[in-house]
Amino acid sequence: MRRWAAAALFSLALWGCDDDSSEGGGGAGGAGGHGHLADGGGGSGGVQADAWQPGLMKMGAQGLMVRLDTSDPDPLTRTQHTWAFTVMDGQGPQAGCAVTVTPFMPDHGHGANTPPTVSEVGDGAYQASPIDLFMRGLWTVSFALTCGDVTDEVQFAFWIED
Ligand SMILES: [Cu+2]
Repeated sequence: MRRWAAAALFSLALWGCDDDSSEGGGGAGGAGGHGHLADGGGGSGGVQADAWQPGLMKMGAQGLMVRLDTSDPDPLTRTQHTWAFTVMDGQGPQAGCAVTVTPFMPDHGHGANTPPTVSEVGDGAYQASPIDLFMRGLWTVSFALTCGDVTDEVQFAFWIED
C-alpha cells in the first residue's frame, strides 16, 4: 500500500515535471534565443555596429578623420557598393592621401572577394569601389590613411541584413 502510494506520487510528480519543463523550457528557450542574438550582434569580437547614414564620421588615434558622404546603393545592403568619402584632419579636407579600404567579417575571419579600388576625385574627396558586403552579418570597413607624415586608421562597422 505504501509502495503503491509512492509510485502514484512519483508518477504525478513526473506529469507535473513534464508540464513544467515543456512550458518552462519553451519560454526559457525563446528568451535564450533572443539573448543570444543580442549578444552576437553587440559582442562580435567586441565590435559595435555603427548606424549607417550619409555624413557618418570617425576619427583615428592620430587625428585623421573619415567622413562617409554617400553610398550607392543607400541604405547598405548585401551587395557591392560605391562609397564617396572625405579625409580630413582638424584643419579641413586632406588631399593627396594614400588610402587603403579593407572590408572584413570579424566573426568569419574573411574579407571581400574583390579589394576596393580607391581614387581621389576632388580636394580631399575620395571614392572606393567595390565595397563588397556580400554576406549577412557584421562587417568592419577599415581605412588605412597616410596624409603627409601622418599615418592613421579609421574603422567603421555595419550589420548587413539581406
Ligand atoms: Cu562571412
